[in-house]
Amino acid sequence: MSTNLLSGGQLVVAALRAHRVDMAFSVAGESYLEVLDALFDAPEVRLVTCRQEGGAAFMAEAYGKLTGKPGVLLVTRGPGACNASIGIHTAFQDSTPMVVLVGQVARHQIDREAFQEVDFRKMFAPLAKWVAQIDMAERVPELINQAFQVATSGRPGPVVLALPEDMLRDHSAAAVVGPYRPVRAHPGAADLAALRRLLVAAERPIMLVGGGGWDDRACQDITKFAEANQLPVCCSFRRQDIVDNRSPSFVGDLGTGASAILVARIKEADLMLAVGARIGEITSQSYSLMGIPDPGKVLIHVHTGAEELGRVFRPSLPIQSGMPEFAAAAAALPPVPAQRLSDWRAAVRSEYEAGLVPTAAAGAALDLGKVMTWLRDRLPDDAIVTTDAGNFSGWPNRFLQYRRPGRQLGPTSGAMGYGVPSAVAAKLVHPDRLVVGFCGDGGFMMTGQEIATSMLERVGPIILVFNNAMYGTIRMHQERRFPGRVVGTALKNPDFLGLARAYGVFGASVSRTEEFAPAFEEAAAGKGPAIIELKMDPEMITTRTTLSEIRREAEARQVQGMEV
Ligand SMILES: Cc1ncc(C[n+]2csc(CCOP(=O)(O)OP(=O)(O)O)c2C)c(N)n1
Ligand SMILES: [Mg+2]
Repeated sequence: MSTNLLSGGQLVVAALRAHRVDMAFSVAGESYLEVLDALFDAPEVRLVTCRQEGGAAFMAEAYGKLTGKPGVLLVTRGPGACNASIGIHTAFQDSTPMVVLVGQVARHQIDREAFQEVDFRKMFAPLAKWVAQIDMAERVPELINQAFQVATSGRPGPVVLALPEDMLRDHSAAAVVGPYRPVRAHPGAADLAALRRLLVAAERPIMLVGGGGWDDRACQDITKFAEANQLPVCCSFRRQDIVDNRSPSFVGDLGTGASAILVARIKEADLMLAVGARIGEITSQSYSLMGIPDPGKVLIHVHTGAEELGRVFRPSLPIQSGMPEFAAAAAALPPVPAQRLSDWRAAVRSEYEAGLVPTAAAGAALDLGKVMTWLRDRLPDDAIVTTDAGNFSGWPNRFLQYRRPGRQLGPTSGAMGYGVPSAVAAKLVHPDRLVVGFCGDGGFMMTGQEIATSMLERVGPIILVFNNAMYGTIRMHQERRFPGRVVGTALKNPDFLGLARAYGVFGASVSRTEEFAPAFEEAAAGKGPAIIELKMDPEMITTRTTLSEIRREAEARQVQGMEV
């Protein structure tokens, strides 16, 4: 064998290097030993050894969200891929670039239902942007290059490549190529002129920003455009870090706990300029924000994927563009004579500001509104906040103010278990920044074991566990629909302080408002991971209502025979 021949596994790692991969997340498997062995000689690729593929996949997804570069995930055949699927689905729904390498049975065993064999093309067909299998070592450079192109171009997303184990042992002299070059459209001059004409004619315009693909510069540009044109700007579900929430143009988010006043304002608007957002189910408040397919107002929709334009809502002006390209062009447009719009913008902004004031938590020893207000002032501008899925996320989403270069990382897919792994990944990418992961007791217990990964990697996110001893979100829906009939939603938790101790990390349990600040400061002063339990009053089911209120309202509706 001549020395310029590389094994399939070595070619995979050479290709990752050519695409400038600096970090990859894995749970090891015997199906891809050749790739692992080649990583032994590639110190520039930091291999993060995780504890469960779901956590590893969430880490790769968070890496992709944070950097705009594909998060790279390595997992083993059927069992590893099955565990990883939650993070792949999240990358798909959240339009996050990701490249997943899955070990596969040997080529001559395929279709025998060999040990751990799964047809990944079928399994991931609706979960990934593209799925392929590399059957020849000489095609590794070609297919890995295509994977990086597809993951990052147009609407970004996850790509899965299956690697048969015998292919990884074959040798080839194929030359690797890289780095990938993402393809993004630019807005045309005619589109921009039409956009400006429509804005000039509007009386109550509103902008919606969201989706992925925003870098810090694009965020600055779009904020400049909004401010110069007196546009109120809201953001889609869990994309609150695009426009500085302290800007006079920022007016709130369209998440699961969106303010009813903001929703009414959007319905009242005569022009919607949606930039980057898909206008999905949560953002569109169950597709109720506008008419379908005719929105009943001027809709200008800017998105990086052509297939998203005209999906559900028919835009008056569709513009296919990447976010940096659109934001730069919009910021360079001469502002519309917008003085007449300033009252409209200011009114919507003042409603957002009023919503930042927490309603007093009647008698609760731990007033989460006060805790969030304290954190809002305490978090540095570059802090990274990650959130899991669940009702507790209403607290940071409503009361914190996001801004660049800080970030908000949350699963728009609504996947529980995201909070801890994404916080670990954020700390790996930015070890010098403060990273705070917000979790419910339900979500924390799904992937909290990745704290062990942060210990191995010597990075220290601060994890807040909102303990209400229940799957609170589902309990809320239960009380609305079947008041008083609680089933399948109560939880018995471990002693979180004891758990922190078992991991050997800083732990604190907070049951009174005044205990939070000292616990947080102690956690922030330490370098390692920290778990802070927030013992909630279970009544505080959302930032706006209590469990009893929800139950009483549902019972009253039943009495009136309005619904079952
Ligand atoms: C992986 C996954 N499983 C189940 C659900 C359904 N679900 C949504 S929220 C929720 C409860 C979340 O509980 P917790 O993390 O304790 O937060 P809380 O709602 O109590 O604040 C559940 C079970 C989900 N979104 N994701
Ligand atoms: Mg809970």
